[in-house]
Amino acid sequence: MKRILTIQDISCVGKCSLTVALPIISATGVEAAILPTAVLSTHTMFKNFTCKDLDDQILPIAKHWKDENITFDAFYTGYLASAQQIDKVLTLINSLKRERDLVIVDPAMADNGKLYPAFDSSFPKEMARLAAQADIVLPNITEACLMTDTPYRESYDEQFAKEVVKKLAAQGASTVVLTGAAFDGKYGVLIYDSKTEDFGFYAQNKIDASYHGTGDVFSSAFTGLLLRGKSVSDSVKAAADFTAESIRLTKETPGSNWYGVDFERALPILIERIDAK
Ligand code: PXL
Repeated sequence: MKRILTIQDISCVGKCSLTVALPIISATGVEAAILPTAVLSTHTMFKNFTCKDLDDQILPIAKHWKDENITFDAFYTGYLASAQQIDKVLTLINSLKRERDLVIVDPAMADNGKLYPAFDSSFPKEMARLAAQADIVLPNITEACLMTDTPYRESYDEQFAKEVVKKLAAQGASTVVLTGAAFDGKYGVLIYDSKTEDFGFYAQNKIDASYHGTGDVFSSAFTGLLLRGKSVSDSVKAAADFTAESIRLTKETPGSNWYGVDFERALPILIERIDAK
């Protein structure tokens, strides 16, 4: 069985980061090992959340794993609690990663033109250093703009999206998967492979609803599917369909929570896609 190490926070309530990554990766039939970067009472879209930074645990945990010869087929990073964690995560990856292991980075720091509340404007530059080491980076347009020093635009055309994605790849990541790409009346996921210089686009129907944590749902499903041997393109399609179904089910259920999506009820459609051709 393949094993993913996912490095992100635990928001105890909020349906994001590790509380989403663990069940979704497990559902894809891949072992999920975790490194919690912080424990928060809720995600940061609630008021007055508590946060205990676990920064001082990262390197001792990595050392123990190294001593035990524990290996991972992929390193998948999400929300990190501070800029200083980025060097530690890079050190961990350098110490434990074998040549064939994948590095997948979801920058998980911003949306709709704005950084999440816990970060200041120096953070994207640090995250860009981690993204530069990725085989695959999974930003939204806000994160892609922030990491490439590109002024954010609320609306943009295909050329703009492609330029930003190429700039990000030029900083080091092999493949860029831009989620929530919306241009020229289309909506979906834009894929850029810097080795072949090929673009791909997976068109989705835009659902008129927005929830927190959907990026984490997508990235977790994508990473699990990829580790099950699917191509980048097929993993994008199945992860995007699963995320859309999670949003649709949440929107259609009266009284559903505002803070995250009911991905749990969409897990059967994710599992069905694992062995589908
Ligand atoms: O990736 C979403 C996310 C993860 N973790 C925490 C967050 C958020 C989004 O707001 O606040 C703590």
